[in-house]
Amino acid sequence: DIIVVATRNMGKVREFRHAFAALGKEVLSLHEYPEAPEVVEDGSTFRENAFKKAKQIGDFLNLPVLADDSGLCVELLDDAPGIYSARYAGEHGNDAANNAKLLEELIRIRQGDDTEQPLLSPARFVCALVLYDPASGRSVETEGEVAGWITSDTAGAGGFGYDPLFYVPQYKRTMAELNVEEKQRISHRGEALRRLMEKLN
Ligand code: ITT
Ligand code: NA
Repeated sequence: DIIVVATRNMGKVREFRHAFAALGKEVLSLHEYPEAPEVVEDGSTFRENAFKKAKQIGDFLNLPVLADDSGLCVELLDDAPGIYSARYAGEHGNDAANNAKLLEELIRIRQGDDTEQPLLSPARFVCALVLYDPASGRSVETEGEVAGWITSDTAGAGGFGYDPLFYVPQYKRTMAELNVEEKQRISHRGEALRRLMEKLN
């Protein structure tokens, strides 16, 4: 059994592979479909962008596809970078540049606070999933979230994106210090996936 995930982000692919392996499903991504179009993500919400990706890629491939639009909302930045998380520092998908910019912004905002503590701001990851079937034109949509803190004590080499600077209170570690299993249990993507399975059953 195969499931096509409409993403080019290998960090997401790794997590979907792990989740669907447990159900005996193999995951294909857009790396296996290089002819698939680049979807313009001009929606104003995660959900709208996930729907655009699922619909345009599903119609193009004429296959049911799952799309993920996700990002990081930081309280002290009025929920930025949000839907712009992948290109916060300007260049799409440059994790190192995005992380550097996020810490710079927060350290600037926190300047003058007489605290030395590394936890700079509450934040949350959000994930919108849309499963779209071109044969019926129907879609199933879910969302998941996880709350944590942006930390200047960055750590870990796992995960992707903003994981090294996202401190997870439940584990007292950053998201990048968790293995795939641990991340899935608490993450925005894990929660959205569990809700998707519930809706499909
Ligand atoms: P696709 O559109 O091809 O799926 P993308 O990386 O452009 O890939 P998004 O537009 O959804 O996907 O942007 C998601 C960004 O949000 C991603 O690049 C990370 O910077 C951040 N992000 C999302 N989920 C994350 C996670 O689990 N851990 C760390 N950062 C995450
Ligand atoms: Na996006």
